[in-house]
Amino acid sequence: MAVLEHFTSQQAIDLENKYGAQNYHPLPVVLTRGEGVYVWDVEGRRYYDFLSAYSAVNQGHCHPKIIDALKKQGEQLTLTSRAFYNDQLGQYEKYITGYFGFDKVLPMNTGAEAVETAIKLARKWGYEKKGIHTNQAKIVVCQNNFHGRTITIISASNDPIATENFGPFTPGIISIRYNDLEALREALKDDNVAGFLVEPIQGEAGVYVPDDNYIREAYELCKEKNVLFIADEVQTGIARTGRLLATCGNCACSDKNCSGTPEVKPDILILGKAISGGVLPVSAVLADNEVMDVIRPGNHGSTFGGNPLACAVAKAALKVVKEEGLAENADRLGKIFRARMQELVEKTDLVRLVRGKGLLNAIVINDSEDSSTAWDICIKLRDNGLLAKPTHGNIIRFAPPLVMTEEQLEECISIIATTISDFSK
Ligand code: IF1
Repeated sequence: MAVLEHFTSQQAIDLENKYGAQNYHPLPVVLTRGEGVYVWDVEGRRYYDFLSAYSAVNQGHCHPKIIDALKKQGEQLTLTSRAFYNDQLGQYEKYITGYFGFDKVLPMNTGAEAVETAIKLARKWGYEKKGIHTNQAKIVVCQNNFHGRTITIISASNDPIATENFGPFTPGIISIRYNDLEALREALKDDNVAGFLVEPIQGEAGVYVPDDNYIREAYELCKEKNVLFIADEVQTGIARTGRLLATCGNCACSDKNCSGTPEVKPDILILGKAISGGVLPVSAVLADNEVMDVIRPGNHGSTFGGNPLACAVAKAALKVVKEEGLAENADRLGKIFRARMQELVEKTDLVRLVRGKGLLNAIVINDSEDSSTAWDICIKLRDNGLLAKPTHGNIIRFAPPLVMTEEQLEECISIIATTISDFSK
């Protein structure tokens, strides 16, 4: 069969519809190239990428320093498996544990794998360090969470689209309201709870930012009850929210009365996505020895976990975050963005509110969840040169690469404002 050389967007879409599982409903645009904050479709049209592959491309598409690391290591050694040592893994482990301030890291590939790893780690710690009876360990999660797509992770989900007809589900999971300290206090009365798994901002749910004191006080409640505080920063981590991590430390914002909680250090930190700058799947679970040392040879692993290529790419990607001050940039531009979106809220009935932190933001469209308004607006945004996608019906998430300049942001803000005001007529 002849392989199509230069096909049109429609031909590409037709191929996916014919040969691919229909597990997504993408916006109708077919991308062929990315560079920095821009992506191009097969017809050569350029767009601002305002999704960043769900915050995996924080460093911008195809960052030269990350691609150089990919090429160099890719021509030398890509994979050994963990049956043998290699010269990249130890250096990477030293780098990333020093970077985030933990004793050890367990390297994995996808975010979901890292979340599963964290759950296994918390359970094993629960049995061997907290003294929970075998097979009685529980994990507390929040309603409307998103932690991935595996059976155990969707066992913690209350989203029918993610769970229907995928049962039976993994036991030992308690679900509570997000941003509700009383609910957490109640759940932690159960001495079999090993860990509390939480997103510092619920991304998929619609960029829900909890009360300023929530993460800090939830952390305190966990400490009081000898429960591991497990932060899923797969989406909020790596400078996305204006700080290196949304939960703790390295506060990058210049605002002295910042509502951040720099002093919260998770017992288990889960990272993914932008660890590699979106170049290849890299995730990581970080913890101090008291927790990580329950893992012994043979307990856990994966073929590609910690492969030399991933290590080289991730080191380069993390270096770019600090060298280019991406957290500071996200903090500064995020404040400008939300202020300008707020002007839009006041000007038009179509936008109900804007919320977010750093460059993880969303607007809520003033229409029902099952309306197509948010989708239709995203189609118009595409026509006007900006790519974004609704999450949960009437919410549009805006998450550009963190390398964006103020000038580029201003152009995107005017595209969004023009699109919204044209839509309102
Ligand atoms: C999809 C959502 C975002 C995540 C958090 C773990 C994972 C994710 C906080 C799992 C992944 C991705 C998955 C992707 C779309 C995207 C997403 F819409 F699904 F929820 F970003 F909000 N923890 N999120 O956000 O990481 O296994 O994907 O590497 O599945 O559609 P992964």
